[in-house]
This record gives sequence, structure tokens and C-alpha cells, in this order.
Amino acid sequence: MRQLTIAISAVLVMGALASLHVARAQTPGAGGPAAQIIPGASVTTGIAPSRAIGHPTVACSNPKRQVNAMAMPAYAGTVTSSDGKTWAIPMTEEGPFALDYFNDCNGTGENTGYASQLQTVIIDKDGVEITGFIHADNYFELWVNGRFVARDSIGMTPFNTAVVRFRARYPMTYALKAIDWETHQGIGLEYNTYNVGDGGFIGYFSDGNRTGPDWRAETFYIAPLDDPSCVRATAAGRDSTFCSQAVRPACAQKPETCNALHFPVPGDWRTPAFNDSRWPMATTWPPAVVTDDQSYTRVAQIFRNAEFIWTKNLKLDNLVLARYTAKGPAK
Ligand SMILES: [Ca+2]
Ligand SMILES: [Ca+2]
Repeated sequence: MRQLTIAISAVLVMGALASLHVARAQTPGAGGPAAQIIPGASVTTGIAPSRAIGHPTVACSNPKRQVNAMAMPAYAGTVTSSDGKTWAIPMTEEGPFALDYFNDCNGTGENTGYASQLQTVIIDKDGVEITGFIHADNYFELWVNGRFVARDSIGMTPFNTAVVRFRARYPMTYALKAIDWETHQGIGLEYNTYNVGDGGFIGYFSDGNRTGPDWRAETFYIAPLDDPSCVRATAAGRDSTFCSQAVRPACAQKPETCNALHFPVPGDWRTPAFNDSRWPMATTWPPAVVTDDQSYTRVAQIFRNAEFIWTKNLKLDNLVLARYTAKGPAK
């Protein structure tokens, strides 16, 4: 029996080595002279000095809170790439915070009085009034028809579900910035365990429009990377799924050696006129893959037929810009 176990173990190890070999062989130019960084990208290496930034939730006041994630202040920093450019990590913008629909850290959970607490953001006076629910791992900012609507009240953790209300006219262009926040700025790692976090967000709007595979989503910050040349340019946008996303990168042992790729954000990406036809279609993710946090699971029914979306890489793509134009109410 023991011999059999050893034999099986040997086969498993050899199999693992073989697949490791294949994975390395498929990584373009890994370690070789042909290694090339995807056009338009800037490379940074190492951890940025960071500071806590002003978000309303830095500690939980609710003693009955039962969530998986701890309350973690939102930290931000800046990194300088090898080409001399400076990058904010994470790249956030100022503006009013969204009302929480579920927050069991500062609140007691589901906010059933949300309708009377919401203020309507007037984007187009002659538009229709829309109420939207958004859950993001970890953070979002929302623009509609080029106008800022609201941003997530919690940058890092715990998780929360937000509600917004706005008046806008069709065609209605949603531009949503989503950030898989980190606690070690610049290398895409979090907590004392240097864990590779993951992202994902879901949104449902009261005219029936919702996040799904018909949205577009492109990544603008990819980390942590052992070899930054693993990210490829494809006809359908950037693709980081050739990188070692299934395992913790080797650089996590020496975080100061982790690399990141940054891409300039187009100045007009939020506007209806922006041409997003070269961005990849969004990838849908099963809810259980994105989160088991009760700030989603306890209110999941309000998202109806919406689906969690992100790019093809839930772990390494940390700044994701997503767009969708609704021509009218969804049937
Ligand atoms: Ca959040
Ligand atoms: Ca995350």
C-alpha cells in the first residue's frame, strides 16, 4: 500500500513538473532575450510608500458584525515606472459616496429605509429615474452619460452593497471603474500573508439593465507579476491569463521584486462618445467564485438576473474599466 502511495505520488509530482514545464514554455519569452513588454505599458517594481486615505469606514461600530473580511482602512500610494511616469495606486477620484444598501460594519446590515435616504443625481433633466444596486470587490466609481454618479463608501474591506439613484436619458452610457484594492500598494498583494486578491462586481438597474456579458471591460493595472512580458496584446484587448495566475507568484516571497504593468487611462473613457470597440467583452463569473460575503449573499435577490463581471483574469487585473450603453429599458 505504501509503495503504491509512493508510486502514485511520484506520478503526481512528475505530472505537476510536466505541466509546470508546459506553462513555462507557453510564457512568451520568459527569461529569454525575446521577452517584450506589451505596447503602451509601463513597468513598476516593488512596493509604494502608502498612507490611509479618507473613506468613511475605517473601523466597525457594530459589535454584532459577522463578516469574513476585517475592517481594513483604504490605503493609497504612488509608484514611478521605469520610463519615469508616476502612477496613483489605486487610481481613485473624488466625489460623493454612494448610500449603503448593505453595511454591517457602520450599520446593522440591510438598509430598508434606503429609498427615502437617496438623493437623485440629475444627469439629464428630461431623463428617466433609475435606481441601481452595485456590489464590488472591492471598490467602484460610476459615471452615467459622462457625469459622475457616486463612488463606493468602502475602499478595501469589509465588503458592502451600494445603492444609487439618478435621472438620465437613453441611450444611457454606463462607465464603471472597478478596483481590486490592495494593502501593499503597487504589487497587487494584500494582508500580512501577501495574498493575491481578486476582483469582480455586479450591478442591477431598475429599468432591467444589468451587468453581463454584453458589457466591455479592459484592465489598466496588472499585478503581481514575476515576468511582466507574460501579458499579451490580443485582437480583443489585453490578456494576462498567460501569467501565473493560478498560483502565488514567486515574487510574493520577496515582494519588493514583484512587478506591475500600468496603462494610461484615456481621458474621455467615461463619455458616451468614447470608442470602446477594441475593449474585450466582459467575462462573467459565478457569484461563488467572486464572494461568499454576506454583504452580497444576504441581498443577492435584488440583483435579479445580473451577473458578476470582470476581465478574463479575476486575480491579476486590479484596475478594470467597464462600459455599457443601454438603448432603452431592458426587455
Ligand atoms: Ca466596497
Ligand atoms: Ca479584492
